[in-house]
Parts: sequence; C-alpha cells; structure tokens
Amino acid sequence: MAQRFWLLALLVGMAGCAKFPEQPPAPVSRDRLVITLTYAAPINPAFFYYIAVDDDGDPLTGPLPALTRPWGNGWGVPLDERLGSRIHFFVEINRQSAQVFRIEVFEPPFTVRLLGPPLDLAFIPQNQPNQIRVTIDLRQLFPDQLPERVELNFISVDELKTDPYDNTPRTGFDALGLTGNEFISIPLHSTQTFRNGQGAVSEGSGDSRVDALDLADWEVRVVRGE
Ligand SMILES: [Ca+2]
Ligand SMILES: [Ca+2]
Repeated sequence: MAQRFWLLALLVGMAGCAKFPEQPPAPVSRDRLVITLTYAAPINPAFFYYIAVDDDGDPLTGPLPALTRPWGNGWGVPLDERLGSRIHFFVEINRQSAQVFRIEVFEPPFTVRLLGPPLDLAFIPQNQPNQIRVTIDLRQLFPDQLPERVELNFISVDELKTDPYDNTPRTGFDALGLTGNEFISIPLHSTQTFRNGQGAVSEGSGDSRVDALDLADWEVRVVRGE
C-alpha cells in the first residue's frame, strides 16, 4: 500500500513537472538610467528627493516643482498646460529608501500606481552621504516601447504641501535652474552620459535656502542593451 502511494506521489510529481516546467528567471532589462545627484550638504532622510519624468515627446514641456498654490501632488505639477509642466513617472527618495511611481490620473489628487523599487539605490559616501545614485530599469517605466526622449527634473523639498488652503509660498526646495523652472531633455536611443553644464541648464549650489536640498551637480547615464 505504501509502495503504491509513493508510486502515485511520484506520478503526480512528474505530472506536475510536465505541466509546470521550471521557468528560467526573467532576464534583467539592460535598458537603464543611472542618475547621480550631488547636494551641497549631506542628505536629510526626512526630506523628499524626487526624480520626475515626462515622456510626452515634447521637449518644451517637462516636470516643474509646485512652488505655490495649487500644490499639485504636494511637490510637483503633474499637468499644467499653461506652465508647460507634465510629470508621468517619478522616483521618490525618503527615509533612505526609493520607490518608482506612475501618475495615473492627471487631476487632483493625482492618483498614482506603485511600480516598485528602482534597480538600485546608493548613498555616497556611506557616512554622511551628499550623493544619491538611482538606477532605473527603463522597462519598468516603458514595458512595450521606449520613448525617443524623456524630460527630467530633480526636485527636492523639505515637506509635502498638501493643504489646499496653505497660501505660504514654498521656501525649502531646489530643482533645475535658478528658479527651479527648468528641466533637461534626454534622448534614450543610445548609451550616453549627460552632465551638468553640457547643455543650456546649469545647476550649482547656492540657489536653495537649505543646503541639504541644494542640488549642486547631476549626471544622467543612459544605458541601452549592453
Ligand atoms: Ca515633455
Ligand atoms: Ca542648486
């Protein structure tokens, strides 16, 4: 009886194998963005650091920070045709961790979908880091087809402004350009590195009231299929 049971178990096991062959692990995407952000002072874990991405193909629109009412999603302006602002994806870095989100509804309260953590997150140096390096899997954002280019902004804020009646302008922030109202347009067609100062947008320290929010330098490395 016991023998019969084992034979049956073996047969069931084999049937299981035949039905569900072991799948090789899905290959990790080789299409990536490696973004390095350097701040004027060590990162404050309580502050919010965003990499905002616009993929509409229009280099004249891009992610802008929310500096006055209405407060957008608390830190950025997901959609405003008059300002030329658009944010479709973003990475949020807070409390020493990072998550990637997609904005799904372009109306308040700007419903988002969590896509998961980025491929990699590093704080450099380990002690008192003033640099954040995020590696984004481009296929996590664009599973079907990569856009020709994306517009990026690096927006850091000391708090999320969520009170719609809050009339005080934002003071603790930084983003690209002297006023924060600039962004960069990065082509994705080949492996290339883009650095601060190469194009029209030059970012330096001294344009934020808070050193831990003051973006001093950036680098974007596009990696395609290596
Ligand atoms: Ca755009
Ligand atoms: Ca700055």
